[in-house]
Amino acid sequence: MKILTFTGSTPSEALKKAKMEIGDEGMLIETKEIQKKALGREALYEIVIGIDEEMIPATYKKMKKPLSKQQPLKEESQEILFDISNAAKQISKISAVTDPLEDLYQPLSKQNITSSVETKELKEIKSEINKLTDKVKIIQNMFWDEKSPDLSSQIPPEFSEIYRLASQSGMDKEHLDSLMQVTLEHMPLKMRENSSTVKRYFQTILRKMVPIRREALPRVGTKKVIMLVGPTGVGKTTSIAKLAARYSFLMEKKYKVGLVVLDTYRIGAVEQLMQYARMMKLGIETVVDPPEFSNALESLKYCDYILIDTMGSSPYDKVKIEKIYECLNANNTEYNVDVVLVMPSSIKYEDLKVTYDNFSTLGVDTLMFTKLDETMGFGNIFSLAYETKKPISYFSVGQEVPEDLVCANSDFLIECLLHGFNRSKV
Ligand SMILES: Nc1nc2c(ncn2[C@@H]2O[C@H](COP(=O)(O)OP(=O)(O)O)[C@@H](O)[C@H]2O)c(=O)[nH]1
Ligand SMILES: [Mg+2]
Repeated sequence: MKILTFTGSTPSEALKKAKMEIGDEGMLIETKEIQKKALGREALYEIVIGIDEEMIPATYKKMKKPLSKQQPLKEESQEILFDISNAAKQISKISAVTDPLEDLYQPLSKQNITSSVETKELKEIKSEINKLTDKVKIIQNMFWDEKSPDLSSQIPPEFSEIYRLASQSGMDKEHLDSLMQVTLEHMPLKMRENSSTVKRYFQTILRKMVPIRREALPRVGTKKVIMLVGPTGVGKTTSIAKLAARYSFLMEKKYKVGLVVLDTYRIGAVEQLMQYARMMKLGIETVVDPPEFSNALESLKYCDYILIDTMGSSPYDKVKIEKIYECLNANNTEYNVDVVLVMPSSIKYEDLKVTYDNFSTLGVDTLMFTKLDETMGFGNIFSLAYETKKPISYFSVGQEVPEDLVCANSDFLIECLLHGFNRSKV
């Protein structure tokens, strides 16, 4: 989130300016009186707006610096924590300073500037309504027939909605229970008041715990060599085509892209990628025997990106995985191969784990999940990344080349996890 400030002689003038510059998508965080009205001098108010970076219109260029008091939150949220207890402790610490989850975060369009002078009675009424809403949710959740979760008897009512959502997402039960346990232990009492603050706290913990590999573009003089491995039919070739298009013509800088296809099982299924290569006018090399691998890389040394497709292999077929291993082993070039394990999000956590275990001999660097458009729950993805501590690099969200590709980011995953996949949010 970006923090922007706008000033005006009244709060509503400042708000008007904000709306003109960045539209309705921001959230009003704070209204401050910077300067009192005096003889011959206008009052000066500053409003602080938080907005998703992607929502900032291109026309709004002059970004203000983030507020210094927001910095700890920003720094903290960049690191990934695999230890749930640590994550919860850190978030509680941050919240004690800045209370990032405080319910001031209302969309601008809904925010009334007079709310900053909200009366005590109004706040009490709001709090009563929240409690009532929670009671309704609790009753709704009572009808949810989860098969006697060990923790459910201890889950306070305000937590039942988030527990149900996370549990239905396909997250590993052990992960969910320890997440809940620690959330219960560390969550500041003030935030337990209603299910929406509980949900936000839980989201923040999840966000901190999903390992994500942000896309790093090749520096001048270096290249990226990316190999997609994984079971047959998961979407490797389609994803290679999307990545090739992304790097060769969709980005501001046009990179030189070359393709390699490992057809070590001699099944001749290289035509699909050949077609993409022809359409995009990209160099392509086929490798049948592992010793040819280095030559293929060398002959594409003029490229910034070398994308390597691997031909089908069932997750249980160790012999075929061994062939890919031989290729990687035969690599005597200076290039480091980034191995991306591609898996469909539509299979359950236990099956993802079996697939991961089978491919882990290849030294998996990152995970890519495909077919997000075909699934309801995303907890399986969270659990695999959390369990294996391997960062997620990309998501594939449909069959269309090149558009149905998303560079991994934790906000997108957490949104899918708690509310399902929504194409409009890609
Ligand atoms: N719905 C959906 N289909 C996909 C996605 N990615 C790939 N596919 C489809 O899955 C099938 C297999 O894809 P392919 O790239 O040939 O898989 P490979 O065997 O791993 O190379 C094709 O019909 C693709 O169009 C995705 O994200 N969503
Ligand atoms: Mg393929």
